[in-house]
Amino acid sequence: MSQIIEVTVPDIGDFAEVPVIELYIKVGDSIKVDDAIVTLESDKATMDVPSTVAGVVKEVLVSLGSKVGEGALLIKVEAGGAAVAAPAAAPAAQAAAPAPAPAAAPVAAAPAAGGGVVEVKVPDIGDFSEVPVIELYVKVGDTIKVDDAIATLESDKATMDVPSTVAGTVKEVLVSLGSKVGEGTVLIKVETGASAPAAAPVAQAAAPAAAPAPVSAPTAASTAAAPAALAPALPAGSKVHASPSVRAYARELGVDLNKVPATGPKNRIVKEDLTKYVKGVMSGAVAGPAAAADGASLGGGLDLLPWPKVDFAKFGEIEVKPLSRIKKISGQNLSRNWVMIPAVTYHEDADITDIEAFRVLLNKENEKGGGAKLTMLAFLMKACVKGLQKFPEFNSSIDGDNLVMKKYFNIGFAADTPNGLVVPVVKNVDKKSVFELAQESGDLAKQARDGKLKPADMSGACFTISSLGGIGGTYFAPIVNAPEVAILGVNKSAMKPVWDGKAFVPRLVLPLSLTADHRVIDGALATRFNVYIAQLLADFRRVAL
Ligand code: CAO
Repeated sequence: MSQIIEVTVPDIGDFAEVPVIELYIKVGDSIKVDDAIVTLESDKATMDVPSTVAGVVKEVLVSLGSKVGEGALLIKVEAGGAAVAAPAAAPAAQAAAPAPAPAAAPVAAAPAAGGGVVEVKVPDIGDFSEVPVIELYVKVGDTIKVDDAIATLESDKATMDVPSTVAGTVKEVLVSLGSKVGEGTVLIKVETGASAPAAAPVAQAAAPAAAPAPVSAPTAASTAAAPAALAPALPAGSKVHASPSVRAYARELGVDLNKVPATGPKNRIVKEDLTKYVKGVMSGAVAGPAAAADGASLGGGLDLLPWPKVDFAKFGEIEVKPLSRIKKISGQNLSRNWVMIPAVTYHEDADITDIEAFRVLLNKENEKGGGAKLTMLAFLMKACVKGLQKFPEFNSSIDGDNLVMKKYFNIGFAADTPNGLVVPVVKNVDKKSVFELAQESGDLAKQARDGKLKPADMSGACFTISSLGGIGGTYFAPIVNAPEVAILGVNKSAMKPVWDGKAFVPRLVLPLSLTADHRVIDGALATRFNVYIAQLLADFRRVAL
């Protein structure tokens, strides 16, 4: 037999009008005991309200932005016979349900004797004694104000910022990321100098949770977080994890936290993630909420399904390895380019019999002189620059409604390294000899493998070559390296029978795969470019014309 059970907001301290900032369920959902129903956010803490019953959601009585307090009705659940969890057998059990951590009613820690060095302690955080510090915003030497966030603590059900109760200079930090703390734990010692109002601690102590001041943005960024751009933003439907101060900061900036890639523990968005995201949007490196890099609307986003979560260990032995830094960065760039560029790949075969014979001959001659070894890549670079000069659209970038036409000729080349793919750039290829290009690309490839490339070595490319010729393959479809508009992929050359009009003759054939951004380059133009590159490679004398 089933019964309808109401789930209400449990005791959340002295807060009466706390907004619902996240809603995790809808009518028809099957939920279990302890599944999060909503996240509430007070000035100082976010807290999940878990379900006290298992069953099917019949009614949802709040929406995003609803203001709730203790006892507010959130949902009605049809708890069918077996689905009723023991603690939820009767609505009355609600009071005994795991209450979220107190609404951070951050009762100010009492300072030590007035003036001098004052200890800032963890205030009353409810029945939690071993709560980990997941963010730390201050370091020795920082100047802090009353209410600046010192640390974020995270219990099972809530995150809460601990604000400073004094103003002054941080003299000692007694916790670190991961430290387990409880009420009364000393977090920092602050020197309250003459300019720092000695009265503040006293006033703060006398003005506890009744009127909590809004949390200011942290004074100092946590140093533990990896660069924010490295992890993907949350898939749609996932739950955002962020401290109250980060949420407040996001609201101030008007940032949708769902779009911010998280690098903190347990996929938590830390302040640097937010800063990095905003910087990315401002610089155009990251698509903003409504605009793509080219200024066009993303049409409300891709509405993709969340990434599949599979317990692989169920099927056999596994080992989990973190992605390298390079893989994370290139992964994000590749995903954006794949999604945002309407790219088409065009194939062509180039007869490189003569140029390969010439290359081998020159290398033999050069062996005696000890000069740089000529590579096919160097010849390809030279040919591509000739192609860019003949078809200037290939040497352009989209910038909003404009096409930026470049008058310089820098060529990037994909280099495979133990840590992942990087793209060093040879500058001013038009002004360099094939020998110089071979030498320079060789040096850059070595630096890439040794992890010694500097950002300047990897910027400024007009066009990219991705050569898999040393490995094999026939054809592939490289991804355009935005904001460039085309990339040339090359595989291993092979001897093939080619019809010369009278007979099949053995020729060395190089497979070319050109991917181009269709917004700039139409198929006809792309094919003309490919044919031209093949002609240049078939008879390299044409490069001199
Ligand atoms: N056809 C046949 N042989 C080729 C060839 C081709 N197209 N290109 C190179 N080779 C030969 C070379 O002549 C060399 O042979 P020898 O040692 O007998 O002279 C051998 O293959 C090794 O060449 P290489 O690839 O190491 O050197 P390179 O200068 O041609 O290329 C570099 C340098 C940096 C492009 C290359 O090392 C590399 O990293 N390639 C991978 C790029 C990549 O991963 N692209 C995919 C990106 S998308 O995931």
